[in-house]
Amino acid sequence: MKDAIGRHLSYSIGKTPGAATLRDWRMAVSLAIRDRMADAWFASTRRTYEAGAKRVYYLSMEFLVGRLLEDGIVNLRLEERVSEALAELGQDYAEVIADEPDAALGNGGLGRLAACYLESMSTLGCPAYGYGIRYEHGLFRQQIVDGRQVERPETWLQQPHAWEFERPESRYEIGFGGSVRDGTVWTPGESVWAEAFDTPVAGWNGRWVNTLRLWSAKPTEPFDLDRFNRGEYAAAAESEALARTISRVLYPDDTTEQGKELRLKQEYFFSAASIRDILRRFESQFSDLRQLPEKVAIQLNDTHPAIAGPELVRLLCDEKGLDFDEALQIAQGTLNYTNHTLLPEALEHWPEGLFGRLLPRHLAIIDRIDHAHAKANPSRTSSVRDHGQVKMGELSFIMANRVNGVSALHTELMKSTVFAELHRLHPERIVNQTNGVTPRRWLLSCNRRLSTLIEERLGLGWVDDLEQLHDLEPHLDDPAFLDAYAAAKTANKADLADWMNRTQEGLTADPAMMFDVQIKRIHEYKRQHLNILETIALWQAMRDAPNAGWTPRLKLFAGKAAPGYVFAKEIIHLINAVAKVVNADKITNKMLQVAFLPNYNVSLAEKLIPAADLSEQISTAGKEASGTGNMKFALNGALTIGTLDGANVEIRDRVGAENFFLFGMTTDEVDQRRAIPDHAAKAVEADSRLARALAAVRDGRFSPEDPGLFRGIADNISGPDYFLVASDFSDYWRAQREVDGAFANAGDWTRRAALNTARSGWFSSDRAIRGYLDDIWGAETLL
Ligand code: BZD
Repeated sequence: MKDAIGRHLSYSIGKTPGAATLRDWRMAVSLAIRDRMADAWFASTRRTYEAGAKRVYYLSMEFLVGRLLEDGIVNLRLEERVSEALAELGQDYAEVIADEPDAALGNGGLGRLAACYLESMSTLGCPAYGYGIRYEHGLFRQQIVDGRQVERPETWLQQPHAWEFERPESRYEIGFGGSVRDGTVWTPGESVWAEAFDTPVAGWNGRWVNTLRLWSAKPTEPFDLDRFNRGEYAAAAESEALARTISRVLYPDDTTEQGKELRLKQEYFFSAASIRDILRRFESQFSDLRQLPEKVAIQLNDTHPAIAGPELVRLLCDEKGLDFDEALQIAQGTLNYTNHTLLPEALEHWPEGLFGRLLPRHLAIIDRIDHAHAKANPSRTSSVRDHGQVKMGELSFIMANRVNGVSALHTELMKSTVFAELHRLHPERIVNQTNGVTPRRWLLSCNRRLSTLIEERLGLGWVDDLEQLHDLEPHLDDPAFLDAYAAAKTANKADLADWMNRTQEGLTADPAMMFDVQIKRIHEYKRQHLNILETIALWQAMRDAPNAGWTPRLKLFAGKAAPGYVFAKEIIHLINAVAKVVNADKITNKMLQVAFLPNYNVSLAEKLIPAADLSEQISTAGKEASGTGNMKFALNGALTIGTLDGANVEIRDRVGAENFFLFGMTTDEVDQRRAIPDHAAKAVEADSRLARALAAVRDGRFSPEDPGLFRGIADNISGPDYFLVASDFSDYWRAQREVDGAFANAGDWTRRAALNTARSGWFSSDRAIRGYLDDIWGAETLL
């Protein structure tokens, strides 16, 4: 290992050890690790060909992979060798790992899920490719300036990326616009190249390695030499810049649908390149396109790649010469669609004018698909085209063999709400696949102390068979185990506290406090404002009775708001304003501290989750499709305070109701409550704590220099309050006081935390991927 690192430092990076920077060392280590994936990578490809196996293609606009070096080292089981080698080279292992920028090619849960699934597909030996976009700029970097979110561009590709292989020979010309002649001959008005970059994805033990193939947009005509020679330098580079715009930046909106032309271009760009690549690979091995559903399964990660359906039909008809009905049947046998949200504002639809201008042939194909579907289902009343819009959810549904939701509750709501009619027509099509998370990243590597303890008791079988964590339960009767479990948590908290106290002005975190953590995108339905309101009420109660024996708490928040989501940004501002006042209060600041940690990303999650005591999963029931952070917390021994929403329901079922703090309305109660006139005002009137906390927000207690600053938030909560913060407040307060009492009994708390770990094995993404393999893809694993 030492030689391999040294060789890469000299011959790949071109530095001597004396001149090498931390980045040079990190690049050298990364290349040495990447080398060791190569043979298994080639072998995986060879085995797949030889077996004539079905391949799985996971199409996703987002892959939120985070750092890759530690992942590679851990999965190849090279930790000791790398840390020894680095020590001998005079380098610090942890520093080298931490030098890597996150690949933030995703917004949140949907993108992170895709990354966990890729890793699990490799662990299981499922022949698979991830297909996405190689964004030059990932999700923006969040700065907090005077308490407010400020977005800065993210620049991970400004330094060389160690993990990818450029494949200039794998490129496709992707057209846009233009016209259609004779009904089928599409002549695009402009085009760009989609060029492939491949990243190997190694599974546990490095036995199987799949490929993440990301497309980068390149101009078909590099630059205009004539204009350049005339001195028109900017104009000469214009078409080049325009082409590259397509893969320039990740859209930062995770819930509101934008309807921007560039977004549709991105979607078509990567879907079309992926479909062509899939057909090319298929045809290099098989001759009969009717075998496609037998040999290929394509998973659409939400509707963002939905245009892959019409594109596949187009290629089969217009280029391969199949008739339409056969092409449609093949496509429907190959495609599947995962839905990640029921929020109406997030369901993708495109104005048909824009759509038809950019993809004229596809619009015609969509109409034919829709007509064919309507003809086969005469009782259908809705259609893909509706009020001048093209609805991508409907399109995905009718083009898919299987449609799935991401938690049991979410799947049932899909059936009864957005897809009610299509479900009636196709009752077999919707299936559930509850989300999962990879235990390699989300326990083994992010929580060394706990995973070492588990290894001492159980060995390492749980790492790729996470239900083995059940075997921890007998150890809960061993006080030494519980002590060690508690010690691991405390040490994780102490590390985090040290780091926060160094970096967060005004904060004094003490590992003896309860670490109460809410980390996720900032959104009204996730109700960070419910949490901060309870924080305010708690602070007020503490001031009233400072000696009432309060359980000391650190309230931690982190998350990004979409740049255009004004209310979410105000919530961030309020949290920071509350933190400033509360942390400085001499009466309470030993009992209550508040922090908003900037720039939440995968790496920060890896620091926070192992140190959490309490996991906040407090969405308005019916709105959080699943959640995956909730699973990571439970696995790492945080207890959940949560509503009956998304996968919380299943987490509670598994860890036991007595180890989960439930509060709030159910989905049915939410609907009923909304129908009550002035529901929020009534809730405020009924709860004096809530009224008082809201008054403090409204009257400028946290913004003395601008007393009206947060009035909008207070008015929303006591007025329209669509997400029912006010109506759930009292029960949330009650549950939080139950948490206080439980935490005060340290021994019992540890037991309940350890039970969360022992009973969370089902939430492995390996289990989820087995579900997809069996129920959706019909594919075999080759390990
Ligand atoms: O997907 C999330 C849901 O909100 C979670 O409940 C669920 O656990 C995860 C994984 O299934 N949805 C997203 O993260 N959505 C996005 O990030 C997104 C991105 C672009 C456009 C629309 C939504």
